[in-house]
Amino acid sequence: MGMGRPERAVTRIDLMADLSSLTSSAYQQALEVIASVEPRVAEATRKELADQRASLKLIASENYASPAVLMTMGTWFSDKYAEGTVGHRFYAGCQNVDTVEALAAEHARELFGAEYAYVQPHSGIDANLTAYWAILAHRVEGPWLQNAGVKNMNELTEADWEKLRGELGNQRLLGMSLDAGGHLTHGFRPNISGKMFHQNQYGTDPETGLLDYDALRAKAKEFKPLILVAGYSAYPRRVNFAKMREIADEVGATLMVDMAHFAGLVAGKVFQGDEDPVPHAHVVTSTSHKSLRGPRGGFILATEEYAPSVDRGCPMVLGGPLSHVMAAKAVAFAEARQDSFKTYAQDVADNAQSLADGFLKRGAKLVTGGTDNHIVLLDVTSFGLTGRQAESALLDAGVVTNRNSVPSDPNGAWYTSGVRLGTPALTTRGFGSDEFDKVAELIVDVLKNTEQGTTKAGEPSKASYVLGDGVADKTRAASAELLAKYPLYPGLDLA
Ligand code: DSN
Repeated sequence: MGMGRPERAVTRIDLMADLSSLTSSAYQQALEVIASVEPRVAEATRKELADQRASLKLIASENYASPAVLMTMGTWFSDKYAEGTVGHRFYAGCQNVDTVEALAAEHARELFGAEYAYVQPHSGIDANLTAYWAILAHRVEGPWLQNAGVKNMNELTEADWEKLRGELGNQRLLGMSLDAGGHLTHGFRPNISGKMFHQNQYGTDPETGLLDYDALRAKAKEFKPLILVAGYSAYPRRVNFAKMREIADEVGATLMVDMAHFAGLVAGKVFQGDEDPVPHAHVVTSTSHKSLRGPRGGFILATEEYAPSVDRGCPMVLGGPLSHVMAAKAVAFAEARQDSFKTYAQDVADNAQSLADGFLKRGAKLVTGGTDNHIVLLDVTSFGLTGRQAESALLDAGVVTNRNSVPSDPNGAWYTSGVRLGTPALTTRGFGSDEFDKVAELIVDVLKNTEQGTTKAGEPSKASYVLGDGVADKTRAASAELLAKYPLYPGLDLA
């Protein structure tokens, strides 16, 4: 724990404080209302809480939202259509939606120091597609219209449209490859981003697994992208966004940063200066539910220059905004503006360090040899397993992770050779350095006691596995002991 930081008891944010009996009975009653219509949904909802309470949630993109955030999503805002933007809607009666959307955008601008915020995207993928479209509209549509001698899109003939589609569809995008830690929407060939753009990908240094900015610069100079995408979903290191902007400027590209994974570390000021994407990127996309700990959804930050194009996201790219989720984003962003969120974010990073150290001292192999964000990427080939086998064996033992490619993965994107782990969720529960060391011990123990299985024909299998006798039960018992110290939503009794 860093010098001068408050004790961890203070970091156990409000959602882990005992819920008031009022909150608890509100959930009880909500489930009774649901059960009166479809009891199986009520039952699955209770069971989901029980399962989340009983497992070590290490999926790097998941978290636990506060009751205030969760409850905000369960209201009549869900029933309102509000296509358009604040004060400029295609539907009547949007005055209250305007209030919550404007609040969410204001909190987002303040939280991240952004010139403009757009809080309508329903997910991170929607945010990325909206951003791509907005950048194309800003960079290509305007000049193209000028060249075509027309003032607006309505004047275009069908032949003009066909030509425009051809030009828009052939723009160049350079993003991080999936196996190096990038996201599907960063130009992965089978994804729509890899089809609508002429794509190219940058990777990491084969020796260190780290981003090589010189190689990236050389590739950008050769490829001359219109859009340079930075950001990741499985890279366990920080990125120098000032350098990324330099490279983008050198080749005349728009710098777009997808901070979905690490938005909480930006909001909590763990990533500052060159590591904060907001002052350096033209457009930043994100989700609200990962390390930022809000409702499921996306949002976009942009400079004033790009704002008018992003603002047309709905209905040009997006379906009607989810007003209830925008309201919940406003609540979550307000939570993230509290000082306690800074402590939480620092704990997320410190805990990732403890988890990585716990693996390294037990001889496990990590991609890049460690972490300095919230992700630890375990290379499970040293245990003689594929990612799929490791993920399944760990799940049997109550440890919830997800398999992930490692750079130049010999097992491909389905079976993979890695397991991605993240600290945001268990840090929210209150886990600290000792607990994360114990988590590393449990995971290593499970993987050491798992063997590769065989196919029906007796061939080595990439999917089946054999977990040693009693290992699952022993691990579940040890996890239960850890989890009992840090209950999820204490006081919420749904029995
Ligand atoms: N599904 C998210 C993740 O797990 O990283 C990215 O889309």
